[in-house]
Amino acid sequence: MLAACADGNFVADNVQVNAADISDPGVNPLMIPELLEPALVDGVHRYELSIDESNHDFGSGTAVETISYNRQSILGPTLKWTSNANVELHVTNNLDAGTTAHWHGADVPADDDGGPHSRIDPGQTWVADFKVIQPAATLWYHPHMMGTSAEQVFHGAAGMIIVEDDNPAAADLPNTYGVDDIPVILQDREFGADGQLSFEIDNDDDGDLNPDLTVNGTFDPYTTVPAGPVRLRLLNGSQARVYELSVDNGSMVKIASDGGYLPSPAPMDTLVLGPGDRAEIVVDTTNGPAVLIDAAFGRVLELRPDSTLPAAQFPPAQLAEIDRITVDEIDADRSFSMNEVGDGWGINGKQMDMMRVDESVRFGDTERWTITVEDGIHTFHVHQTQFQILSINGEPPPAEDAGWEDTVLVTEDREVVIAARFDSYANPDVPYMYHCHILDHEDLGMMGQFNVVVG
Ligand SMILES: [Cu+2]
Repeated sequence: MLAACADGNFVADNVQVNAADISDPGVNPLMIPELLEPALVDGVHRYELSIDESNHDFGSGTAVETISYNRQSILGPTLKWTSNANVELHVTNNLDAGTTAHWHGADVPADDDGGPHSRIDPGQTWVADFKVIQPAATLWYHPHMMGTSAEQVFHGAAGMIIVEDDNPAAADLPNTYGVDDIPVILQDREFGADGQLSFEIDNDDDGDLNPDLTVNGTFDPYTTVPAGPVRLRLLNGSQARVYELSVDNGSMVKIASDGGYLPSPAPMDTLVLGPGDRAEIVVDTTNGPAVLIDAAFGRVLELRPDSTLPAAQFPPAQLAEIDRITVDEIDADRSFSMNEVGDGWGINGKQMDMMRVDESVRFGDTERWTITVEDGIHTFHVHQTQFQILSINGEPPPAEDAGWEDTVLVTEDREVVIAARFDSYANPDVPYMYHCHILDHEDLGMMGQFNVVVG
C-alpha cells in the first residue's frame, strides 16, 4: 500500500528497493539520448522514427532485451521541436506487435495524437503532421497501444521532446543539451534471475512498483556538469512509481511544469513527480557535487561539477506570462471519479471501450473538471490540451503547481479541480483520451474518450 497523505508522502511502505547510499559516488556515466534535429523538407520539419527490438546494458554487463526507437539500445532520441514549425513525424513499426506513437503533452489534432485508434501494425509506417502551436516545454513520446502501453514503455519505448520557442528567457537559462541541460528519465524496473527484464501488470491500488531505479537506462548514474546552474528535465516514465525528489548539497528551483515555463522560478525542497509528469528544475552545483535524491531509492543522479566547463546564468526572475483561466470563463463542468471497476479500474464507473465516446466537448469552450478518487493513487492525464489547476482540496495551487499541466496526481486525500480551453482542434470522428498514467491502471481500463465538436 502507498501512504498518500494530504501533505505529500507518497513513499510505498511495503516494497523493497535497491537503494543507493548518497554518501557514495555514482557508479555509471549517465547515458544521454542522442538529440534528433529535423530534416527540413519543403519548409516542413521532418523526423524519421522506427520502433525496434534492441539490447541494452544497464550497467551490470548483461545484454538485456529492450524496445527502443531509432535503434538506440533503450529509449529513443530526444526530439527537438520548434514552436510554430510544421512538423511531420514518420514512425515505422519494426516490432512483431502493434504499437502507436503518442506525443504526450502536445496540442495536436486528434488523428495525429497517436492514441489507441492510431494503431501501427508490424511493418507499417504512420505519419503524423501538425503545426507546433505551444510554447517551450518538455514533452515526451511513448506507445499508447490498447492494453500493452505498460509493457512497451517498461521495456524502454519512450523518448523526450524538447519544444523551443523565442522566449528570451531561454537564452538566460542553461540550454546546452547533455552538458548543463540534461534529460533525466526516471523509470523503475525489475530484473529476473537471468538478468532480463521481468514485466508484470499489477491491479493493486498503486500499480506495479519495481525494485531497481534506472535513469536514462543507467543504474546509479553520475554526470559531469559545469559548476553553477544545471537544468534537469525530469520525466517520470515509470510504469507506476511516484518519486519524491530533493537535492543534497545544492538548491533546487522549479522553472517549468508539464506545459512550459512557470511565471517565475519556484524554490522547492521536495518535488513530487507522478507517472507521466515532467518538471524542469535548476540545481546549483557551485558547492561541489550535488545529488538528486528520491525518498525511496536514495541517490538518483550525482551531478559532478567540473569548474573548467563554462557555467550558464542562474534563471531570470521572470520566465513567462501565464494567462490564468478565471471562473468567469467556465462554460461547462464535468466530474471524473477514479475507482475500481470489476477486477480492474475505471472512470465514472466505466472501463475503457474503444467504441464508446464518453464525453463530448464543444469546440471553443472552457471547461472545469473535478477529479476525485475512491480508491488508490492515480495521475489524471488529458490529451490534446494543457490545463491549469484551479484548486487542490479547495485551496489555490502553490506557485510551483500554477503553470500549465497535462498530468496531475490525485488521491483519496487530494481532490483536484482543473480547467482547460478546448479551442485548438475539433474532430467529431476521432476522440482524445483521458486516463490514469499509472500504466497498469490504464491498461486495466482506467481510460475514457472525449471528442471536441463544433456547435
Ligand atoms: Cu491509476
